[in-house]
Amino acid sequence: MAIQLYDLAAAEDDRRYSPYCWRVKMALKHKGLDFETVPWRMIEKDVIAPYKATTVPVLVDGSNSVYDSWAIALYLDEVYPSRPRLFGGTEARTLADFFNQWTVKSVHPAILRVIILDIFGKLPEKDKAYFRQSREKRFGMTLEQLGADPKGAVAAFRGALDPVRPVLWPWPALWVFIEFQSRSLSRMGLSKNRGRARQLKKAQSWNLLSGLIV
Ligand SMILES: N[C@@H](CCC(=O)N[C@@H](CS)C(=O)NCC(=O)O)C(=O)O
Repeated sequence: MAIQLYDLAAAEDDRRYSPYCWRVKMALKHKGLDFETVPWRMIEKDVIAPYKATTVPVLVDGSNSVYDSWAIALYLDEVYPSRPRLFGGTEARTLADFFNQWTVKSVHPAILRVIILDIFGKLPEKDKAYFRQSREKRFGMTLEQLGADPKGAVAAFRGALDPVRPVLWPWPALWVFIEFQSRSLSRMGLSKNRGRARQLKKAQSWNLLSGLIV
């Protein structure tokens, strides 16, 4: 039986918006493993409770189950060592771990201020109250306050990315790839108008890059 991945979905089953789940999907693709995704909503805690998880991604591989994107990446390299490696060795894994932490702690909060209200608008009705309550508690402000200044948030987001720009500029092929991928993400359509879509496309490129490297 193919590997199953519980994957966060918005109102529509095919709108998948979790950066943690995207990392796992890219890792599975990189390793050439067959998998199927199961759309999951935030309040469906009972569905993933048997795997002792409260968040997705959750990977179910036969009788094994793993939650947490980083733990899943380590699991895949350990259990499928003959497939292309995610981490070339201890040093590469440590560097990726650092990048993972930086992405989660610095990049995610910056991008969230750009897209929070778009995300909220695309949620299924049954997730909306939970999302509002849990995120407002986490950030100590309303969603509207968090997303009040998307233009300023894009500028702050670009500033947060300054450390990676000098590393990336010699790799035009990577830029082209990211641009191509970001168009697909834009088509997923979190944005409401074209100007906003352009801003988001830039943001999504970087978010995707984070997912790619981690
Ligand atoms: N450290 C976890 C974070 C996973 C996570 O926060 N997932 C979110 C979706 S992006 C989730 O399932 N949230 C459910 C909730 O907030 O109750 C990982 O890397 O997998």
